[in-house]
Amino acid sequence: MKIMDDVSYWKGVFTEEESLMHFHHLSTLPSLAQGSFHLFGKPVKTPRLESFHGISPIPYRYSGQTLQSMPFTAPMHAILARITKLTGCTFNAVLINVYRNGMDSNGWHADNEKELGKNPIIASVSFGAERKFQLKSRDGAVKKTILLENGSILLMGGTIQPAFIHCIPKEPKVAHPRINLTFRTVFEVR
Ligand SMILES: O=C(O)CCC(=O)C(=O)O
Repeated sequence: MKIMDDVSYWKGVFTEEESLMHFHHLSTLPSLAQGSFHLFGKPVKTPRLESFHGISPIPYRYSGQTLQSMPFTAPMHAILARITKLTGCTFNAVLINVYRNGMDSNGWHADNEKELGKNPIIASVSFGAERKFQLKSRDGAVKKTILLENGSILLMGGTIQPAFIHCIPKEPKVAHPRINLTFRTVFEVR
């Protein structure tokens, strides 16, 4: 379903059973860790857990940290195959975010690191609790909130990262965890 130019959303791509199985696998990845970033010169813990995976080993500079990729697991390959079948897009890496409850969040940003090239396409898969995804054009003229449901896929096309920023706001009433996978194409930057 088209949400707006260059943003499409499909609900129920993964069945409840598949979503539960993937949720369980992803939530027990040993590589999940809480990173940190600098705010006004002080280290601050990232308000979620993260794990970065590549089909082949690749480093990724993200939010002031360099993440070394872990290998893709069999379920990650299966999720990617489903995305490629649905969208025709292929990817070589995935960033996994675990929001432990509604107090975990992801601040306003664009996925515009050098390693992603000029107009990156991003496919975002959600398992677990429903969370709001906010999208805002850099000039403030367009604002959109999309509810990301269990087993859904959101596809952001090449025009979105240069012109928009997005976030997952805190939602204190959400008690349950959510896992998000953003599939990306990461290029080696020297
Ligand atoms: O959790 C989400 O849906 C968004 C994740 C995100 O913005 C990111 O990984 O850059």
